Amino acid sequence: MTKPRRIDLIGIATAAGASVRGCGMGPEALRVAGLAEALIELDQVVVDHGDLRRPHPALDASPASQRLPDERRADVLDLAARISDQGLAILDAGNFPVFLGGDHSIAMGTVSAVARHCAATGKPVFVLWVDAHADFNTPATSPSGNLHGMPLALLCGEPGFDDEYQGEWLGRIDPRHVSVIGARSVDRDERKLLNARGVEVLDMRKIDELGVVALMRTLLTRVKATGGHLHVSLDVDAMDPAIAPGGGTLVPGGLSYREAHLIMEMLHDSGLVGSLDVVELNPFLDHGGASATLLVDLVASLFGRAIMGEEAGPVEFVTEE
Ligand code: 4U7
Ligand code: MN
Ligand code: MN
Ligand code: MN
Repeated sequence: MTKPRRIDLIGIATAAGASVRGCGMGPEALRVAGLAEALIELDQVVVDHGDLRRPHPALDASPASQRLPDERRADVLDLAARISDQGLAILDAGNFPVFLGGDHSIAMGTVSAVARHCAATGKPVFVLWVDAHADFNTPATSPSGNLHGMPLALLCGEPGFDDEYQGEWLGRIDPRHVSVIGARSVDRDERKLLNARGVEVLDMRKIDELGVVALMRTLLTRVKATGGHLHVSLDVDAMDPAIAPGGGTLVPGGLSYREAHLIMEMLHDSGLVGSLDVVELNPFLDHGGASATLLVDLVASLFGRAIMGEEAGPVEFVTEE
């Protein structure tokens, strides 16, 4: 990856899109786990903008644990609008935004920032969604009503969101430019939408059969051919719960430690990634910071940390005569 001018960290301290509380503490846990230090060690210039957050609800409001998805929606949308503007400013300044969630609904703001930035330059936007879930539900298909399961559907212009959901995110992304990798929990009607819209789902079965390398090479070749901007959205639950217990929606059978790192290493070598989300880390459920530390190490791999140093590079396959 050619070095960005500067890496801009921005936390979004919220769990408004989720029903399990705690991922609002995610940004601070990533800092405590040494995110900035790891990037500085890689000779990057890092700026931390602190956290965006909503005011705490009044004490006489319904307890946070009982607030319905509809009551939390105003928080989600307000934050998404602010993220979109701040993310756009970071990108327009030529810097690399790393968005620290927060639940995955923040991607409405992060990806729309990227789309607005790239619209001005005519660069096509591609999204790599690293997740146990596809996050392509609409209010009609969602079993939970939680907005962290819907950001991709909003971004891809799925009908079924009423006027309340207006904002910069609606329909900003071409669903055929979205790849979900690591999926193993897709809801029944969500699956129909994904197939109908042409979203690529590199699920765990495909990873088992073909491996991360083949799948990622195909994807990266396609993005490279268009000269596109690749946005990576990394959900902690993409990884197997045995190595990443710090999430509220865990699913067994996830990415192994090396599979996850290999994805990040190949992304680094491609030089195509221009923005990143690290989401859904729930420090309250984590085991002694294990998941936070894993995420920091994965981000370091994306920014060029390599076992034998940067020069080593990928293995070249040579066919003998
Ligand atoms: B995450 C779910 F039903 N699909 O919509 C839903 F299984 O950002 C889970 O990927 C969504 O963690 C998980 O509520 C959202 C459920
Ligand atoms: Mn997610
Ligand atoms: Mn998930
Ligand atoms: Mn989750």
